[in-house]
Amino acid sequence: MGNNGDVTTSRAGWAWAGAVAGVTGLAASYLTASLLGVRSGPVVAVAEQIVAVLPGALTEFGIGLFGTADKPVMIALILTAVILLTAQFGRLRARSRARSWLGYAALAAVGAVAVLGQTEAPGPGLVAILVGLVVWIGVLEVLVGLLPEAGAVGAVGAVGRGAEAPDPELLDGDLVPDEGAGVPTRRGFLIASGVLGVGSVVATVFAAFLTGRRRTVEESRRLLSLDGVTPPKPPKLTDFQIDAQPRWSTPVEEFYRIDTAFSPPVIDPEQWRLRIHGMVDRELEFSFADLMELRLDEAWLTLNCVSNEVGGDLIGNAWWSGVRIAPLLAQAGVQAGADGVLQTSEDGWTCLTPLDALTDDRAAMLAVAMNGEPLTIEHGFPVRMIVPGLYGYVSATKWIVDLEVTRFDGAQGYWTDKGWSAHGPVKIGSRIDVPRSNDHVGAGSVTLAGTAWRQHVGIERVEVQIDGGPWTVASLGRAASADTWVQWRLRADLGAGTHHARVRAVGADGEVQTGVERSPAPDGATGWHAVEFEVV
Ligand SMILES: Nc1nc2c(c(=O)[nH]1)N[C@H]1C(S)=C(S)[C@@H](COP(=O)(O)O)O[C@H]1N2
Ligand SMILES: [Mo]
Repeated sequence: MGNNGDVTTSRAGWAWAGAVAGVTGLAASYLTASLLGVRSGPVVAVAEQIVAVLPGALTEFGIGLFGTADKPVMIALILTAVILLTAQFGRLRARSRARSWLGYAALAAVGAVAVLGQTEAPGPGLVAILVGLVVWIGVLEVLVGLLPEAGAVGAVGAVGRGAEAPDPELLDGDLVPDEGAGVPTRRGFLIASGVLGVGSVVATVFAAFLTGRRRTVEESRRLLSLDGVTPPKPPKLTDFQIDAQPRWSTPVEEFYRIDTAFSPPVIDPEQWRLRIHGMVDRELEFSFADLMELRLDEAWLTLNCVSNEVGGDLIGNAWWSGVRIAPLLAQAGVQAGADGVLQTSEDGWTCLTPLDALTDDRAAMLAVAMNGEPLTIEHGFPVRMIVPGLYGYVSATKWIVDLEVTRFDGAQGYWTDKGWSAHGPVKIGSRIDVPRSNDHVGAGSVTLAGTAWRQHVGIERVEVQIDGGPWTVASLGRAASADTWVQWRLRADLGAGTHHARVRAVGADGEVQTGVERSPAPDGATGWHAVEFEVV
């Protein structure tokens, strides 16, 4: 006896390894969550869920008891519980690797349930928890490998392979030889624990800084009142209001998000500046306040990603408010010979837009609001560009800070450099939303519905072909302008059995959507979207 106080020996060592893994995993998970822009880490998610499900009386009792708000108390309790539990999982590891790992996994599952119970999209939170779990198990394995007695148990593990049959003597721990096995490993164990402990503290402080900064910017975003920004009111008859079909006006939460940012740039609008320079007579610089002095323009515009597969959902339609780019360029004085504008975002992403798309009559704008609210951080707060009719990768710079008037023969953007086409006009396209492939629908009059787009030109008609029959013209919803998608709908009498349908659009310029199937690279997918469904 008497070994238990020494962390490098016997039971205490295993427990210590388990708890150090526990703390390190928590820190890693919190850091991941904050980098991914999650509002709060997994521990806070669990705390919020517990507070949410606890009867009010109990929560109030908690406040009375601790004389403080329930959440910090809950967080402290959870942290304590995690440390105690992971210490226990560490001890369990001496007997059974499988059961120990299962303990950590069960704890992670609790976090996952809490994340799923929150209102925000769970993806990033779940990633953070997965990272935490991997770190838990990784650190545990590294640390127990450094334990002097690990060799002995390693042998058990090797025989047991998941090691069900515990050696009763090992359970006791005290029988494990703790002398002689090597001062160097004991030292290694202590140093590793120390490094991980310090690393966890640093990671936690940094994560707290990131979430704090994000919270500050979220707060200034919430308090921003943007004069002239009006709420979205989709024009009548744009939306057939078919339940299973995405709305004509895409809610911000459902709007696809594509960018190269691992962690979205968090920009204080007070600090934000936009520089316009390059082949211009006068360099200009705008603050956010300067921009808001200018005339605001608003429009319904559909945004497309070049990576969208036929039938895919990397497309959305929103009500954008912002400042037109053409007058700003005119003010700077574009010099002869320039044919493009290179944009740079706060995080160094670039794209090059044809100059004429920014100066012709289309509503190319520096947008400050989406669907009547300031842009969300993910969608480019405080300012992004939107150019109707061009794919996002050549036009829709989020977190924009720099506009350089230049020439296509001397510059290129991020994706063009990687082989995507330099000019990115959006191709004519259409999609079937209802029914989806493998849906079962009732026999009789079956409703088919979807969307179609031919930006900046407009849609003339949409045709649907069922079971290889004739192409039938569908009825169209209204488009707000040539720059938005339109909904289409067709009713067909179909008997029981398997049916297939495909769709094609015809532009106002007479262009018929091609059936030739091509993948997105380098300038956008082509082909007709087809579905196969069951009438029962
Ligand atoms: N700063 C920055 N802006 C960006 C990107 C990016 O990676 N970084 N991706 C572009 C691409 S490819 C598309 S399709 C649109 C998507 O905009 P959204 O995420 O608001 O839907 O943003 C564009 N703007
Ligand atoms: Mo994109």
